Amino acid sequence: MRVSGPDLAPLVRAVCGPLPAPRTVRLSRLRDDAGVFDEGLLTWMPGPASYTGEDVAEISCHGNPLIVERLLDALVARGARPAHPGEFTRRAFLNGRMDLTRAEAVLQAIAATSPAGLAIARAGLDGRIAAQADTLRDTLVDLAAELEAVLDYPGEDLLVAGDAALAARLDAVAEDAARAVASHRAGRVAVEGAKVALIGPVNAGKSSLFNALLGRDRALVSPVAGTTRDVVESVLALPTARVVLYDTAGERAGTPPEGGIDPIEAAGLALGARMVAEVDLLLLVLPGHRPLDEGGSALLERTAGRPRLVVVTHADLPRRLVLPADVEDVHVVAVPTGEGVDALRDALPAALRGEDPGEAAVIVASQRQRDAYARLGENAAAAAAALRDGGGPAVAVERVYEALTALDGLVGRDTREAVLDRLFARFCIGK
Ligand SMILES: Nc1nc2c(ncn2[C@@H]2O[C@H](COP(=O)(O)OP(=O)(O)OP(=O)(O)O)[C@@H](O)[C@H]2O)c(=O)[nH]1
Ligand SMILES: [Mg+2]
Repeated sequence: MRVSGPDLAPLVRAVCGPLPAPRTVRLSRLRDDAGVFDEGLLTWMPGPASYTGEDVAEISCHGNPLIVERLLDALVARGARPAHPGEFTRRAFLNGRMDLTRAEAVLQAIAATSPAGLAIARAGLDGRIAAQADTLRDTLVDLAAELEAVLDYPGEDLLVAGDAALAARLDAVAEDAARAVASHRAGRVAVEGAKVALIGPVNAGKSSLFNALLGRDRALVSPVAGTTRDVVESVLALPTARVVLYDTAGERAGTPPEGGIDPIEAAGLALGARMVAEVDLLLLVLPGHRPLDEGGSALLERTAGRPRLVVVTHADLPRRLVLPADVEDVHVVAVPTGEGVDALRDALPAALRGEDPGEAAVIVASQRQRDAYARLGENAAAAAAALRDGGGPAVAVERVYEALTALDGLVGRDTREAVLDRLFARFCIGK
């Protein structure tokens, strides 16, 4: 049980007895009005040198929910209240113990679904994003000062650096921002994981491939067209991303079978279509031993604008499928021999990441941070354009101020309550 607040000592003493020296542990008898109910370890961390910046006590009692409940009741009876989700980290932020990028990194460290996601959270906690924001801020403040000087004394040749040099410095800011924005897909996939769906015509070999990628027989496979009716999902844990793989009901080409499509199959298809709209990557599975039919062509067209890999199955049989020349990212597999399956699995992380953000770069895993970088980049680029195209220093300086506002938002200077509410609501209680 973790308790935080100003002047916490009397409350903790009333429940746990005497306090240990700051940042040490003491064996304590836990009591309420009815008497001693357990024995546990008390750690005492008086503010401001604590996680929240307030007095913090941590009490380790025995794990029986009845004891935990009683400890909670005892603390509440003395004036404490249960914390809201993320409230400890929110207080740490409000008390200046960490900036907003580090607070988000705490959330990522708790929620990361892959080793790569944990590494991104670690970099965030170490302040990599905050440090880049500081550097960019210094640059923008310098630029604003130089532009203001030009505006104040227009007659004098005060522009030390010259318009072109100022514009080049703004370009560099815009490039850093663009790189951070581009890293968001990789960051999100590493931290939150990704959804990948197998789609395609009936009998194409989707369920066979699903099982082969997973390395176990999870979905039913049969020569009967329309075997898969429900969406079947399973987790494929890769080092760089936790992938949730979905197998879906196959689509039938041409005229529906006699008596119309079975309502259960139709419902399965509708479910698949809804789910497919949300995934990060599609594996469009086409049978290599059959010519491309109307259904296959329609699927190729329908998915052309989305992140996808095209998988040609039945490579152990003579090839009769001819793909249009403009179809890219084609993988060929034969499930009975295993040909191409490992290569396809290995290709998933790169296909999910989009552009590789590289080693040293800032990797942004939060949508909020991505948006802040996007606004920073837009305004830095517009300021540079104003200096180049004769918009003038007055226009440029306004854009530089907008860029600074975006940076302030990134680290949480002057951030509005509503933004904080949304951010910390995603934490679990007790963090
Ligand atoms: N020779 C060969 N047969 C395959 C291959 N992949 C799948 N099959 C066979 O093709 C048939 C259909 O495979 P499924 O995996 O059930 O196909 P599906 O796309 O899931 O079919 P629906 O669920 O009906 O849409 C089965 O008899 C499989 O054994 C392959 O690469 N080579
Ligand atoms: Mg199937």
